[in-house]
Amino acid sequence: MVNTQTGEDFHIRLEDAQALDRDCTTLSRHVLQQLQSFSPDAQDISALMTRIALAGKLIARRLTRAGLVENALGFTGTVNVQGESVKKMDIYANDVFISVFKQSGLVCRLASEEMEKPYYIPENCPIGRYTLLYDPLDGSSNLDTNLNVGSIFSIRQQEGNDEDGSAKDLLQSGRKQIAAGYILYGPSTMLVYSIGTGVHAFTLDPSLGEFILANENIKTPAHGPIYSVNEGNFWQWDDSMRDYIRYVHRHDGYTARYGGALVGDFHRILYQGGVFLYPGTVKKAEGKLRLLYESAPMAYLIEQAGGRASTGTQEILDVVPEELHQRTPLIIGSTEDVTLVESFIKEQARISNQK
Ligand code: AHM
Ligand code: MG
Repeated sequence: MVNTQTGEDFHIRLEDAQALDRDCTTLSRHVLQQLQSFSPDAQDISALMTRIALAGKLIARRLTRAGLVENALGFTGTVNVQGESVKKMDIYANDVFISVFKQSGLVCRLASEEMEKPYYIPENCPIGRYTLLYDPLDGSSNLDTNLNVGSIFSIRQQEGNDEDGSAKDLLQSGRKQIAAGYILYGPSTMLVYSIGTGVHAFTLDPSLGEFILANENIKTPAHGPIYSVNEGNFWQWDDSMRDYIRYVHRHDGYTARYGGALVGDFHRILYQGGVFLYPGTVKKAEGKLRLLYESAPMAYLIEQAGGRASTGTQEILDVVPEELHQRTPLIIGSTEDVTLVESFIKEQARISNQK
C-alpha cells in the first residue's frame, strides 16, 4: 500500500514480517506450538509454564534490586529440612511460586527443597491434578557476591487422591515427569524448558516483560571440553573419581569451569558439552544434590538434548526415591563424557570385587 501524499510504501516486506515473527515467539505461544493442540491438557501446560515464567520474572526483579533493598539478602537465622541455613531470598522465592499458583486452578500440590512436606492448595485440587516440584533458588551461596543463581522446576501428574497427604505417588522415577526446566538469573534471565519435545531456551526482554525464544531444540555435543566439579572435595571422593580427575589433568583438551551453582554450570554444558559432576563422598555416598528438585529435572532436560545423566551406576531418570528429599550423586552432560566417568567407576568396582 502506498501513501498517496508521501509516496511511501507501507507494505511490510515478507522477509521483514518473518523476521518479526521469528524474533517474537513468546513462551506461551511456543508451548502451544509444541503441543500442536488447543486441548484442555495443552492449555493447562501452557498456563503452567506461563505461571512459572511469572514466578521467574518476580524473582529476577527482586534479585536485580536485592543489593538496594533493605532485608533482601542475608540469612533468616533458621535451617531447612536439609539442615542448611536458609537465606531470605530462598524464602522469598519459595513463597513466590506458591503465590503464583494460588487460585490458578492448575496445581494441587507444590513440593520444594525448602519445605519439609508438600504444600497443598485445596481449592485447586478438584481440578488441578498437577504437582510442581521445585528448587526455588538454587546456588544461593552465590547471592551475597551477586553471582548467578537459578530456579529449577519439574511437573508431574498427581496420581491418586493423596488423601493422607503423604505424597507417596511422588516416590516414582523421573520418567514420570511431564515437563522440567529452569530459570537462570545471570546477566540476562533465561528460561529453559522441555515438555518432551526437545529443549528450548527463552531470554527475558525486561522492556516487554516477556520471555522471547532464543534457541530451539538445543542439542548437547556428544563430547565437550568442560569438566565442572568442586575439586576441593578431591580427598573426600573414592578412588574412581580421583582417577577420572587425574585422567583429565593428564590429557589435552579439557578445561575446568565451576561456578558453585548448578543451573549456571549445567547451562554451559547443555550448550557447549562436557560433564558436570557432584559425586558422593566417602562419608556421604549420596552426594549433595536432591533427586526430585535438582537431579531429575536436569536429567530430563539433558536426555531431551541428546545427553545423559547418571548416578555412576544407574540412569538418573530410573532412580526411584525412597523419600521426598533424597539425594543422589550426579554425573550429567555429553554422552561420551558421562560414559567415560562411569568407566572409572566400573573399573574401581572390578578392582574392589577382586580383593
Ligand atoms: P543449594 O540448593 O542449597 O543452593 O545447593 C545446591 C548447590 C548447587 O547449585 C551447586 O551445584 C552445589 O550446591 C555446589 O555445592 P558446593 O558448594 O559443595 O560445591
Ligand atoms: Mg538446590
